[in-house]
This record gives sequence, structure tokens and C-alpha cells, in this order.
Amino acid sequence: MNLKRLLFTLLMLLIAAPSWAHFQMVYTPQSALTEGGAMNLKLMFTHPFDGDRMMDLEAVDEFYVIHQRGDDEETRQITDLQDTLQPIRFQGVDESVGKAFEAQLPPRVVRSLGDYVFVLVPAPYYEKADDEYIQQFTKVIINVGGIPGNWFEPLGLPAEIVPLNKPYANWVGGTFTGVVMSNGEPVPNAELEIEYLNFDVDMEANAFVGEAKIVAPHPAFETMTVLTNDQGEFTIGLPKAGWWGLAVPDVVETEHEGKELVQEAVLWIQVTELP
Ligand SMILES: [Cu+2]
Repeated sequence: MNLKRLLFTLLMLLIAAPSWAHFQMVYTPQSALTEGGAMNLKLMFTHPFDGDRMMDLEAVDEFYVIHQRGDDEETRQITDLQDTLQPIRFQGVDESVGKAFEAQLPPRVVRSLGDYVFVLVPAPYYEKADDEYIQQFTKVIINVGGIPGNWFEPLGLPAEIVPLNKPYANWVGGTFTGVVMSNGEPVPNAELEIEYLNFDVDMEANAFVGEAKIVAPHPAFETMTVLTNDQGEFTIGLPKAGWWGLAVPDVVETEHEGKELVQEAVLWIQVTELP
């Protein structure tokens, strides 16, 4: 193979590279609920656009929900959910299988009206390719009955995306604005990665199923990127109904077991078709 041919082949390999963005998921089918009750959530580590190459979620450091109704802080309640977790295996469309967890919430957890901010802090994940650990602070926000609550409240996490629009009430064609924070301070010029959850989730089989909803014309459309402004804010358009994952890599660089640990922020938002 001559050099020109070799370079061309390498270039094609690069172009064909699938999306590398990792997204921790906390999945439930519907974020805007009319009434409370028992809930099932799936916690898996994956590439949501490709729905493949499942990664192992070995352990959970923290999993809790903060509930509030209206601006009444007296209604505020933090519930630890570690004891609702059961290990499962979750399968991607490429038949890769990753360790994951399922949370079976009894009816008392999501019971009254208002917002429920779920926070997952996975144990650091060792990424062999980069010889470093990754830890994604992941939020998903559920509402019951339309009474708002604490959806916009910064939690002071090391890496966090704070919504400036209700994450559970978005129309197709609308926009979503948020602010990237680290320990309650905005992070300017942060790179925000955006991926669409491109497959259905089979809640019984613990698997991504069906056909890809979007076929990307080019790899740059699989993981889209936007930078935060000097106040740490970003705005994205919402072109399609479904779940969209927002992730900010490398918010904090620290150490874990003698290796580099990058702490990252993830927020999931749901977009609804106009009737
Ligand atoms: Cu990856």
C-alpha cells in the first residue's frame, strides 16, 4: 500500500468513527406526570445516539431525589434512593451488554405534586483508552401535576448543568437554556455535548430496541457541540421529540486511586411533539 493510499484509509477510519461521547443515563419513559405513584428508572452508561457499546456502571456512590412543591421550602424533602437499586444488565443495539442498575421506587417516593430532581453520582469509571477515571454527575427532573418546584435550583455539585427552562416541559421547535456550574459557580467557555436518545428503551428486556430514529448525515451530527458564554450559559434548539442528553466533559480534574479523575455534568431533558 503506498503512503497516499494509507493516509486515505486512515482518514476514512477517522471519518467513520462513531460518537465517543459517554453519557450516564437515568431513564424513565415520561418526565411530566399527571399523578405520582410507583416508578421504575434505569441507570446505564452508554452512547445514546448510537445506542451501542454499553459501558459498565459498576457501583453507585450516591442516588437521591430532592422534592419541592412551589417555592415553599417547608415542602422540601431529600430522599436517599440507594436502597431501591438492583443490579441489572442493559443491552445495546450492537448486543453489547453493560452492568447497570434499576431503581424500583415505591409509591411513597413520587407521591405529591411538584418537582423531583433525581441526582446520580456513579462510582468513578476507569476509561482504559485514556488511563483515567470519569465520573458523571447526572440529573433528571420529573414533575407531578404541573405545580413547579425546585427544577432551577443549583445543587452545588462539582459538575452540574442547571436548567433555565423547565426540563420536563419543552415543545419541538423550542429552545432550551441552561448554565454549566462547578460548585455553584458558572463555567465560561465549557464545551457542551448534545446527543439524542436515538432508540426506544424496552423497560422489560432492559435493552435499546428498534430502528434509529435519526440517521446522521455526518459524524458531527451524532454528538453536537455548543460552547457556554462568559456567564456559563448555553442555548440549544429542540428539533425532535424525545429525550436529549446534555453532557459537559472535564468540568473538574482531580485524582482517584493515583490516576486522573475527570468530573463531568449530565442533564437529560424531554421534548414533546406539538399536538
Ligand atoms: Cu465511549
